[in-house]
Amino acid sequence: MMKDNMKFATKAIHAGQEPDPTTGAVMTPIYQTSTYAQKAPGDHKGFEYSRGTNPTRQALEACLAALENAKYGLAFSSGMGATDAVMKLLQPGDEVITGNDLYGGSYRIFTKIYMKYGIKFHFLDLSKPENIEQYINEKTKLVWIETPTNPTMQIIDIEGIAKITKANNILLSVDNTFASPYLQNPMDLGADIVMHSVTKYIGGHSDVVMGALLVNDDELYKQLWFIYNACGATPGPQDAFLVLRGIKTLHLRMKAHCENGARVAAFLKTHPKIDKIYWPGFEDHPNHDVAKRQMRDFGGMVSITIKDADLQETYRIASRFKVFTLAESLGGVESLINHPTSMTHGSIPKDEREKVGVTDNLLRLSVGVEDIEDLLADLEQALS
Ligand code: P1T
Repeated sequence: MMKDNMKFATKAIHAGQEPDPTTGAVMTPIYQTSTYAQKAPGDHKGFEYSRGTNPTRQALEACLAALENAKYGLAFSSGMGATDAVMKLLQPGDEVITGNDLYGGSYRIFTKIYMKYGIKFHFLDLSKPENIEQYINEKTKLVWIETPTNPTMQIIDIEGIAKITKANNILLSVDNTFASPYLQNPMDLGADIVMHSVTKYIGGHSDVVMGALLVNDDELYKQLWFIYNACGATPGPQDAFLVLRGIKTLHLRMKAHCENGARVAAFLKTHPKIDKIYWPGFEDHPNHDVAKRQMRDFGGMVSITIKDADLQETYRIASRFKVFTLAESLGGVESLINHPTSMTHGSIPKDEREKVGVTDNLLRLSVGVEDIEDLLADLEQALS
């Protein structure tokens, strides 16, 4: 069967992987080696040095590419390592258009690292694709979007933005971390680069930090591979193996995350302690129609604000959970609760984050795949 024709679950389990030719091992071995013997200089089997190529990592990269309907995959030692590689495509003087709600680490690398090297960033409300038009000029080289956004779950119309970036010869990069390839494939909607924090849903077990880039264009792949090998933020084979193992259940886990996410969102929507709730599955979510069009389901991430709570009261509630764990990160099988303003989004200035609702009484839930009754009971007791 041609791998290109496989459906999602089959690709998650098989893409990029064949039984090991030496032993028949069904799982791709962990090729724990930094270097590879050459018969004569340049006479080798395509592997020279593990910063650039490693068979375990290569199997994972092929699997990730297949899941995003992309030609090429590149794994990095973190999501930020992957983002950093995309930024290194740029030159001083170039301009980037991005959203006004982003993972704090993305905002930090843009403003604290790349602004220093002469790159200009425009942080915009991207709820309507046409909002970017007035910021486009001959220096605009990249549009960087996250959808759903972290943590306010804004939905950005990937296809609408791609029409504008293509017409203006600008690269579109989509951080697909919150959706995972199970829920959304930005490549099919016109993105040039898909970025993942593999640490999250793809790895799925809170035991690996990793990132990835997926691309179709041969020239863009060459440029990114050059950066990947030259700068060296590539992961080791043990981590690649763990993700190959985790990814085999991505479709099963995502289904359960979506079911539990919908139940948690419905429970909190009418809860007297909740002021705002952010989840793209609600019909009154501002871009619910776009979410329905570009996503296959609405995911397991839900953010809430606590009614009339100051920072101390929010801390008190965040510390009372017994099944949810108070921690940064998301997308693992276990439910996590995060306080963005003191944890994941602490590097965004207060006035910037408050404009989009990232206030001190905001909590973000990564709804795991435990029994839903236990999750709802935990929320009830923590909010009481
Ligand atoms: O943590 P790392 O693998 O380097 O990925 C960075 C990253 C990129 N993009 C998005 C949308 C992310 O959420 C993250 C990491 N986020 C968290 C650690 C968090 O708790 O939000």
